[in-house]
Amino acid sequence: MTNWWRDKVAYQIYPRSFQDTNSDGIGDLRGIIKRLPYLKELGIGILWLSPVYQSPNDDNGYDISDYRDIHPDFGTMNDMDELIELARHLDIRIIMDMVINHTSDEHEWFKESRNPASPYRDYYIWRPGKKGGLSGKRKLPNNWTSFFAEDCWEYDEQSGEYYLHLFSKKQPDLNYRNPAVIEEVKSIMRFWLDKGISGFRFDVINVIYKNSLENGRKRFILTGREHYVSCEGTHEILRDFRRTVLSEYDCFSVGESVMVTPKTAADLADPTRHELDMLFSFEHMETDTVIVKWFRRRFAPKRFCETIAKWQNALEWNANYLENHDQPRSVSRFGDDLRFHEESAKMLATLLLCLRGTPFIYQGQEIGMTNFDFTSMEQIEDIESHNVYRLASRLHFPERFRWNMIRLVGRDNARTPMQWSAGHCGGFTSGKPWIGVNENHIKINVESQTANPDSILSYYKKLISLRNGSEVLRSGEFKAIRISKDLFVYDRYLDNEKITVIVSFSKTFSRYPIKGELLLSTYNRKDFDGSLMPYEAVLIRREDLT
Ligand code: ISL
Ligand code: CA
Repeated sequence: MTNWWRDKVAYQIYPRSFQDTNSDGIGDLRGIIKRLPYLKELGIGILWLSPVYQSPNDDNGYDISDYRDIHPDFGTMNDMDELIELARHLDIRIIMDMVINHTSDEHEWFKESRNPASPYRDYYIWRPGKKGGLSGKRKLPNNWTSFFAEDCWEYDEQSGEYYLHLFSKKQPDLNYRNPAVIEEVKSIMRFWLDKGISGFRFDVINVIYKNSLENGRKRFILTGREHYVSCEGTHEILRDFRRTVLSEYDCFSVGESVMVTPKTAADLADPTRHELDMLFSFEHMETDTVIVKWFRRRFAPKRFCETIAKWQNALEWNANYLENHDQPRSVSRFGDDLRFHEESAKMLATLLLCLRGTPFIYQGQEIGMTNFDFTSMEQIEDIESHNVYRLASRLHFPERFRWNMIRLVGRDNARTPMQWSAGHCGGFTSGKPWIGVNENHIKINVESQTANPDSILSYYKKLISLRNGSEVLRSGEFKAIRISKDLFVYDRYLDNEKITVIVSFSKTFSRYPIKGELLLSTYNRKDFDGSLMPYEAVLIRREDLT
């Protein structure tokens, strides 16, 4: 079996917001089927579907109540089978989102688990409260805090104990010390692999195993994390998944890994360890934040590119991304979504697609979709944003500051509907969309960009096709040549071929004189004399191999 996943460009679909076909305002599987030719045309080889399983949607599908069934909002298992079949026909491989740190509290296992006598009790992490000092009031089993700005424990009346939830209280954590849980997960993976899917994106995979439930050192966020981030138990489970399930199929795994360093990431994804094939890390996404993602600092291209280069050098293979369903839009964040919208979106495309590793494009990125112009909390759907806003109110953060946090950082920025056309709701739905459609769909949409050979979309197509046809871009080595205030220059090389990638984050002109054959420029220029326009990116094939 080859490492085919290293050669393809991946695309993430957030199904709720991709394409609605039955006018209920929610994207669906038939919508994805309808748009498969579009993705093929774009040059995509791998599709990652955010969760489409049964779910009460407390966290938009990241709270699964049945791993073997499709949520009726998205369609039926027949639709899913048809999608897999058609994708195979187009040589597009599908990977599913495996959310296995937790289930929904409406999953059958958890319903059973509420009964202390049930064999399912031990599928989750139950603890009695601590006896509280003189007052006699019950206290939580430990002092951990959740990813969603709450306590990690919820009291259950029925059994008089608390259960652990690192995310929302409707997302109870599974107990990976119980071998039965591991077997269940393996059988779910086999179910999907047997259907013909080609791998998994594992949600928050490096926190599944909890070393102990002792109190953690008090921190501003995620108190307790030293007891569960990247534990040896997790490594063992990943090796077991690989040995007993994944290696039997032609598939790959990419794990979302939180709070990893290059060293701990390598332990999860180094090919010789037989755990994950690659992972999503966050450090580059944290270069414009302080302490937590909600506190922003000025975007500094140098810091950003240095971090990217550090990870390129540290890992044999990276899963590269600038956007996903949890992050604001990249052109609004690392580019300029007003004056240099097209220029900076194309530059970011070049940066991403020329790195060593498998590139992941998030739906809408290929047309330069921007952050949403939210005006009030009522427009916000995301549970994380609501929790954080509430917490910030309790902490007496000034209203303007609170609102800016949500507006600029909130996950709904990435979740507004895909902009297909300038028509009603951007062609996403003919009904009422579940979340607001960005007004700028009138300007920024697939239809008009398809017709325009100079659009962001047309540039993505050119670039992807160049990458798909270039061995040095797909598998060459990476070397950073220069990282300055607003210039990032790096080489990709293989045998006696070398391509130099120059990207500029500058709003004015810059210079980087270099000899070679111009392969591609975001300004469509015919030759390169060393001067760069604002936010320009160029690819140069080099003769000298020093
Ligand atoms: O939003 C975040 C990234 O900055 C994180 O706090 C995020 O919650 C974390 O990366 C885990 O994300 C994944 O698991 C969550 C789910 O809400 C996210 O959508 C998913 O990507 C719980 O399943
Ligand atoms: Ca629908």
